[in-house]
Amino acid sequence: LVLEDELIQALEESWFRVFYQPKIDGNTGAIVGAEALVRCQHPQKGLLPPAKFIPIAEATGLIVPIGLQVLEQVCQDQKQWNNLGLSPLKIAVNLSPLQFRQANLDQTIANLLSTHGLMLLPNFLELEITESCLIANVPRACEILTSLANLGITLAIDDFGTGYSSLEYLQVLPVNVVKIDQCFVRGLDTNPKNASIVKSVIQLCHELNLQVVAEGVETVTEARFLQNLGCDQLQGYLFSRPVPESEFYQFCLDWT
Ligand code: G
Ligand code: G
Ligand code: MN
Ligand code: NA
Repeated sequence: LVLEDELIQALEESWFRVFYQPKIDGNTGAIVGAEALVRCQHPQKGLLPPAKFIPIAEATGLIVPIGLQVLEQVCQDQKQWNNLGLSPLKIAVNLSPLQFRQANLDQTIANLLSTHGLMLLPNFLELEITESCLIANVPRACEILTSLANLGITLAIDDFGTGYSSLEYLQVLPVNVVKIDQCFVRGLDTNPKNASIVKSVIQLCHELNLQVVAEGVETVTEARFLQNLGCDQLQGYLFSRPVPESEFYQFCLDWT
């Protein structure tokens, strides 16, 4: 694990890296976006996954400046892809509960977009928020989500189905996207229970006008199954692992 002092050093010396994992349109097979996933390039310990440092970052509050660096990097990469003529992609950034509860989060993000000249492209930013974070205080969550939605940002519920999900909140919260957790996607083509759950979630979400993303798609048969159920977007190792920016850019160029 990484210690608090190391995280402070990591912030000062820019050890954080943003990796991208593509999201594929279930109907057309086109790349429609990607999820941004942070890594820490530690000089001695090597490339560290979030599990090694996010818990300490959350506990110390350092997740707030770390999250800001992630958002900054995503804006820079968006700007660069735009300059290189790549068709615009929606990039989804994970938001920690602490970030979500920061006062003036909408102002912070508006400033970031404006600084990077992306004010006209806010719909190319998506924020992924876990359901536990949203249901802690539903009226407050609604306020925050509305302020972000007013900027044109897409809002997604992450890890759907793993928390105390009340279906009522799907109707109440101003969100656009639901990400079905990997545990329901894994082997859904051979597991009738998972298949029933995913099928019902997709049907319900579509009736509520919500887009559905399936996470953790690993096999062609899982992907076909999800496409047949009308799943809007697919994400998983079948298409690509999370990769550095340059690899992701090349992946987009090669994808047909
Ligand atoms: O990247 P992995 O592939 O290991 O991601 C594991 C988890 O780490 C994700 O499910 C997500 O919840 C969290 N995570 C990844 N990147 C970020 C980030 O930039 N900010 C926050 N708060 N969490 C992240
Ligand atoms: O934000 P979230 O907690 O959902 O982050 C997604 C996590 O799932 C990341 O750690 C990412 O590396 C991982 N992941 C993405 N696609 C796959 C997959 O197809 N299989 C598995 N096992 N993990 C995946
Ligand atoms: Mn996520
Ligand atoms: Na998830």
